[in-house]
Amino acid sequence: MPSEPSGIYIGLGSNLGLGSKIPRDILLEALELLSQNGDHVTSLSSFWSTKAWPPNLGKPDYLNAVCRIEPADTDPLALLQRCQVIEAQMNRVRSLDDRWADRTLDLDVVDYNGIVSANCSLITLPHPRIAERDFVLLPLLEIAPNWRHPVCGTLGRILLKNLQDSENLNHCVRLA
Ligand code: PH2
Ligand code: MG
Ligand code: MG
Repeated sequence: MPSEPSGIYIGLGSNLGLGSKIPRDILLEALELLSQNGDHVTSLSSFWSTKAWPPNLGKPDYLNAVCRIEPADTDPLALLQRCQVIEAQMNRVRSLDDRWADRTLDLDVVDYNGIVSANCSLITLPHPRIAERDFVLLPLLEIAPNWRHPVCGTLGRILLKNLQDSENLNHCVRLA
């Protein structure tokens, strides 16, 4: 296991515009708002165009990215709440009946310095499905190539390889 903390990573996603804003504008604005809150963005992956998961529901493609931050405080729950305020500022509507509803902005705390929390209702760390999501692993590994999964200790690039060998790969394209 790594001896130094792995860092704090936020996954960004959007598959719905907002007025004249396209997903790219929304992600850029979300990054700006994070920094304004004192959650300083220290690394940013490429933007990736990714097929919506789960497949075959006819949902629009997502734009995904991952950033690393130096947070305003040391409380993961407070960070999650700041993320939820930013989602609301971007008109994120939470659908009660459609888990896969389209969204203007999704900000997920992917990893908070390797903290492993019990599956509690407030925040689950690390994000429970990282190992199954190439749209998280691909951008994460761009900015943290030696990242390891906090629960199993497996290198992210091995998890990605396993995923690529499975039938569950999503289609992800890295944008310039
Ligand atoms: N987020 C979801 C559901 N499906 N698919 C892609 N490609 N990217 C996402 O960020 C995503 C998704 C729920 O948060
Ligand atoms: Mg989310
Ligand atoms: Mg999500």
